[in-house]
Amino acid sequence: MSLEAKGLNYIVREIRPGLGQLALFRLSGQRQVPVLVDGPNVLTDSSVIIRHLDTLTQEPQLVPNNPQEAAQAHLLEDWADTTLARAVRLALFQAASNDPTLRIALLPEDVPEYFQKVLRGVPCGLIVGLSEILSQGELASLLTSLEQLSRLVESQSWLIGEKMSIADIALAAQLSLLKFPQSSGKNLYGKGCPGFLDNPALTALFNWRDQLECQLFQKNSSAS
Ligand SMILES: N[C@@H](CCC(=O)N[C@@H](CS)C(=O)NCC(=O)O)C(=O)O
Repeated sequence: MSLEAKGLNYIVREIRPGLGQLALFRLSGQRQVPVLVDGPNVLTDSSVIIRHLDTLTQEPQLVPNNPQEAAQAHLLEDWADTTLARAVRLALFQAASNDPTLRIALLPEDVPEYFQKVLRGVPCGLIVGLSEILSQGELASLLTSLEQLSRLVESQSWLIGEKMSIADIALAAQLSLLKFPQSSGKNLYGKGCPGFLDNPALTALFNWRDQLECQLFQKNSSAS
């Protein structure tokens, strides 16, 4: 999303969990995505990557210059990358464990049919038993935070100040796991976690996310 915001050219390489991460480790010295390869620079961690992009092209400046706004953006982005990221991952895992269609939609498209069949047949309880569970307290806290943000974006376009920032991108990116946006492809688009994607108190938040996506992805596809 940041690369789109900046209008920079890029190629996306998906990393397959497991073996794909070995190659990633060889490249970057760690196993997580995102990793940005920009000529000789191999950058890890989304915040580091965004700060690097800000040095390449100023507009839009994703880390605000104003110290107050920069501090707010940093805190929101950090929350989105840690607390929110963990909660949405667990929520999606729980949703997928209850819904065989979502489980299959989450697989890469080239996964063989027989494997999909096996996965479709795995009992719900078994899958959720393998995962850490989102506690009731964490779920309530996640919902409260998202409802507050939903109310916020009803009255302003951007989370902080008058322009798009790293905070907007970090939040929008994490919201994808609760309700997949159009850019996730036809198998996933509109799917996600019941209780969030169909929650009226979060409608404004998902609309805001969709608008942001539209603005980023359509702006550049119509320009090219
Ligand atoms: N703080 C990092 C977090 C990166 C992260 O959590 N990446 C996840 C996917 S979003 C990942 O690669 N998980 C695979 C793993 O940990 O093995 C950032 O913002 O870039």
